[in-house]
Amino acid sequence: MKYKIIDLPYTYDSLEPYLDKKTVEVHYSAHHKGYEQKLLEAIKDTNIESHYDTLEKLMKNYDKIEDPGIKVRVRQFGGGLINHNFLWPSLKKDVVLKDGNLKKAIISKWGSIESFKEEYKKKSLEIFGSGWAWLVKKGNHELEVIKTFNQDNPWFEGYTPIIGIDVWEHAYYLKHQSKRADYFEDMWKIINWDFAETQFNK
Ligand code: MN3
Repeated sequence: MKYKIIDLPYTYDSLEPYLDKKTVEVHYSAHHKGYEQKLLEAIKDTNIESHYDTLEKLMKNYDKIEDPGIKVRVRQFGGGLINHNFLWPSLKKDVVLKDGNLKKAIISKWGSIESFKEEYKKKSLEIFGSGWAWLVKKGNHELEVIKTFNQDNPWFEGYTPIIGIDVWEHAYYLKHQSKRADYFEDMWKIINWDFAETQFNK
């Protein structure tokens, strides 16, 4: 199978106290795993896998799928699978943003890390319903904070994701309940800036 859930790169309790063990466990083993299963179910009688040999290519081209029922499920479940495959490695405790290309680009665009954070937080809180807030690099190498709804994602647009924050309630409700701003602040503390830097330099 070409489209697979990644192994969680740490134990369920590794992001405590910012993200609790139970949330990570349910998010990974039920939600994320469910997206993989439903994607594979949706495409099992098609030749989609032979056309697009990676999830990224599938996302970039999902719009070309002709059957509307399969297309919508690839959008939802393929999107869910790739978004969460990106999410877990992008989180880690105690990683600071080092002097490097990403930091330079953020400061050149927003003036300071604080102003960047402010815009990112604002966009994360603006999303009504389920979605994600992303820092992406566009084709012209410009950084931008974008919002996507449901499991839509930067790969649809051909953007390179640098950071992705899942603002579906399942991502935080057990610990933060309705306090999405508190969740954002906790996520901010566990951004794996080394992973983000690698993404930026792609
Ligand atoms: Mn999620």
